[in-house]
Amino acid sequence: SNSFNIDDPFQFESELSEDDRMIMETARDYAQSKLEPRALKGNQEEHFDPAIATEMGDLGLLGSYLPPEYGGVDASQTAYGLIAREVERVDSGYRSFMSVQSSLVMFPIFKFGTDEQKERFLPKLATGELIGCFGLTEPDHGSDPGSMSTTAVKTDGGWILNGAKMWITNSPIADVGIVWAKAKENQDDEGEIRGFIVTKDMDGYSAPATKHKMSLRASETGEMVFEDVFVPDENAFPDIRGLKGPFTCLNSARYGIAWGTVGAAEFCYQKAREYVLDRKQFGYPIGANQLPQTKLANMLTDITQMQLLAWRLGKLKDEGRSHHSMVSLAKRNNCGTALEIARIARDMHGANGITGEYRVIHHVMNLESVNTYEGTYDIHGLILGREITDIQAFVPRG
Ligand code: TGC
Ligand code: FAD
Repeated sequence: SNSFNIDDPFQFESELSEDDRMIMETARDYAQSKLEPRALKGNQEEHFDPAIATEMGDLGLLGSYLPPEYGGVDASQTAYGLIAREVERVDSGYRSFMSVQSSLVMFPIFKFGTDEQKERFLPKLATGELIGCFGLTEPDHGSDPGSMSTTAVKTDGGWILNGAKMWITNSPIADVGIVWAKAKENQDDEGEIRGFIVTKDMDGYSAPATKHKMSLRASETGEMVFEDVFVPDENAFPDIRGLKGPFTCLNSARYGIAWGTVGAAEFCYQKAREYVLDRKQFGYPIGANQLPQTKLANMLTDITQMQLLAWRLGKLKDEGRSHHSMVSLAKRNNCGTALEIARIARDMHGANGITGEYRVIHHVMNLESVNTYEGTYDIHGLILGREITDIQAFVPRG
């Protein structure tokens, strides 16, 4: 139609298939009825309710794009993104749980695992009976995971893991962890990155929680500590070697974040609009002034760009035509823009903007992490810079 929708100006939702729309509506109903009422308390009490895992599992929201024999619903990439958008509209921490479980745990097992590993883990991860985590970052190696120091040294029938991962979403509550380590045939070997599946009962493995975060408080974050942990051969991914392994998973999670941040930005924009229309100062609604109006116009323009980028990338992924630099562009733009929108929406709420009740500062604080994890804003800028110039600028020269 020729109407102008102030939440979807370029009508991207009208392009969605019937299946995608159904999944979006399922996710929206669930997020609004079951997650929204928990979000403030989860944030205040720094608590993730593990029942969320099985609730999402029951609705097919975990590993949605995997085939049904492994617990997925054969959803499109667009549908996966739409789930992230609905969940992150409520809280980036809940979306983090969903992203890690789907893209960083189920996806690598599906893509790199043996048939036996898939059968052992995927159906229960899909129902949320098992919770997973993904360990790449270390205390001393964040943006540069290739320099990791966690090792896996070959022994009879398996591998001995030593080292530590840090800032790991879900780790304190996870039953299963995907860990990336330098695999060595012997102590002198330089080693090659490989992926291993660890389980919480393994001797020498612990996952202490990282408390007192000011961001993503409704999501559990912790370490993964390995002290001579024996991991049997049947828990190693057989063929994948090098950074390509973890980066392949990140491509999927980063794509989901590009969509998730659309939801967070839409929430902040809609709340700012409601607020300035409702609240009066100097005898008129604040929204009758020029500055708030152009702030809303800028937000809507930015959100439209975010929506169209995420939607187009989903299409390209479904058609098998995406490139990881497209993912970097969308992740970087959408995280940075959502954070900017959330900060402006916070300002437009005046003092109310700092309260939990309005939940705008809650998004500001969350989006600070989202802009940092899965490759920081600047690291994605450098990935694009390298693509554009063919010169890497991660390592200084001279
Ligand atoms: P580089 O030389 O660029 O690449 C090494 C090998 O990897 C391949 N590769 C990729 N493959 C697939 N997808 C990608 N996106 C890929 N990027 C690179 C590349 O082709 C090469 O393969 P080969 O066969 O030639 O060996 O490696 P580098 O060491 O120079 O990398 C630099 C850089 C900055 C790009 C990279 O290290 C990077 O992306 N750093 C950011 C780290 C990061 O994103 N960590 C995320 C941790 S997980 C997380 O944050 C989860 S939070 C989730 C939540 O709670 O929601
Ligand atoms: P650093 O790499 O030390 O970077 C610090 C600053 O320096 C950044 O601004 C960065 O952009 C800049 N910088 C770094 N290198 C360069 C350079 N060459 N040129 C210019 N600037 C540079 N990781 C996981 O593996 N699994 C998880 O589940 C996970 N969950 C997370 C959850 C939360 C809440 C958070 C906050 C992080 C999580 N992470 C996880 C870790 C995350 O991926 C890292 O924090 C991120 O990759 C950045 O690494 P770093 O924190 O070590 O920062």
